[in-house]
Amino acid sequence: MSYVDEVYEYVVAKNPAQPEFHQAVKEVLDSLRVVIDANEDEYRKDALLERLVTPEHQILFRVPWVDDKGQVQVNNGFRVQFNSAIGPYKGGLRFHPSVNLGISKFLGFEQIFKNSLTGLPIGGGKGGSDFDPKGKSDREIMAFCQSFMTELFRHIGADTDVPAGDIGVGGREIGYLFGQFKRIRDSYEGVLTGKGLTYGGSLARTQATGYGLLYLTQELLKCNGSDIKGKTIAVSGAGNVAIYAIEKAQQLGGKPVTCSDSTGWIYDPEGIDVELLKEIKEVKRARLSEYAAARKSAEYHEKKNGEHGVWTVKCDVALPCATQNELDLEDAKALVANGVQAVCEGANMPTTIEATEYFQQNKVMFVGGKAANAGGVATSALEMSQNSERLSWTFEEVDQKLQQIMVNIYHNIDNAAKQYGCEGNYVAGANIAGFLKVAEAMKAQGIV
Ligand code: NDP
Ligand code: 2IT
Repeated sequence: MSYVDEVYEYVVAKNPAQPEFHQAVKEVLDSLRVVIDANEDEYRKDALLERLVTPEHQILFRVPWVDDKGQVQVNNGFRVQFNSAIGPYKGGLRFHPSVNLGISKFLGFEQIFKNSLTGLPIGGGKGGSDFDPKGKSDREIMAFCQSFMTELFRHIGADTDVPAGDIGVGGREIGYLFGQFKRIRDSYEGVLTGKGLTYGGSLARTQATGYGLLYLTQELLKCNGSDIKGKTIAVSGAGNVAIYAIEKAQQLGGKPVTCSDSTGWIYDPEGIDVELLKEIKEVKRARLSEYAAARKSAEYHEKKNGEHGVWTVKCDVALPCATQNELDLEDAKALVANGVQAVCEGANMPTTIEATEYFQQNKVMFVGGKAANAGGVATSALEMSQNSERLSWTFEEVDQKLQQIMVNIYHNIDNAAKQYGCEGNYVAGANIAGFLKVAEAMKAQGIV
């Protein structure tokens, strides 16, 4: 059996009941065959792949907190510090009822390669909690965040591990987490990114993942003789990534016509009104049905089991920006039948492996999340740089750097795919380019 297959079997055996982690590892290992097979004995002797798929630390903790009725609630906290070969652990915190150790590991594993692709010195990590922020008061959110940080603080630091936001964790949560860290540690340091602008946050971090997704998509289209301008775009999600993807798509002359949340989806053939969407999601924290109520051109569709939602709409470009495995083979078939040209992932692993293969077989340009959504963490690394030099850069400076990083990522993954004989396979290109830097750093640092 090849070394790659051996290690995949090892991962499945050692990590039972963690299907998302298996899926993330499978995608990477399959791409790495061309690299590993050529030097199989050397990699096997060093157990490089076993080390790569085993987190350096996995931290699990209890998070008790008191709700508004005086009832004590208990949640589970997670932080997976996956790989620090090229820099301090870096990656978001997710607060969602579906979070468990396997989800944290899949996200932490992907983060290793994504962070490597940014070209910046950041290792891979991820964490969060099965806490559900929906319907909670501000006081409950604060109580939860303070309790969460009261455990997490001993494991993180500006040069150790720097968490940030993800699903269910935005500016409000980062503020409460930062305040509690500072209070316990008595240290004012860049221990979290995505901070508010009055206390060490970076301009353009809020926009960075969505904007970065569009900068990469634009470069992809341009290098393949096309342009965002005039394109109809289907977007899923209605959170941080989706909102700023929609905003930048419009600035580049595209027409995003859909968005979605966990209860339903919007089709707005006149183009999404992004200011209205921000008001509903960022200010009121309300459901998407309010969007349709406020806008004549929009249709609202309640989410039904087995229904394919935004992916049934005819579009040229699809940008999944909600959550993992939200775009399956049936969705891919519908998109291809409707003539989609490009699919770029704003979310982490939103496309199933079968759907990805279907796009590739049907010559749809497909860029996975490790490359396409790397703008968020890249700008987090820029926030870390600003914190270290105790300076703040202008919006234009940060945005300019973000654009350059996304253009570089596109060319790096494109070149890696060409160099390893799989031109146009941007998934393989990203996995290979991300891996090579981490593997070299791991080798140089000995058996650790
Ligand atoms: P938000 O919490 O701001 O928004 C998430 C959106 O996705 C919401 O509209 C939410 O709907 C929807 N959603 C989440 N889970 C589900 C689900 N299980 N079923 C249906 N809809 C769901 O998160 P972000 O926008 O920050 O994150 C979106 C994706 O992008 C995630 O995969 C995240 O890992 C990834 N990402 C985020 C980055 C960042 O900087 N924030 C960087 C790189 C990737 P509802 O509100 O109803 O739950
Ligand atoms: O998935 C991701 O890259 C993020 N949620 C952002 C991580 C970060 O550290 O900014």
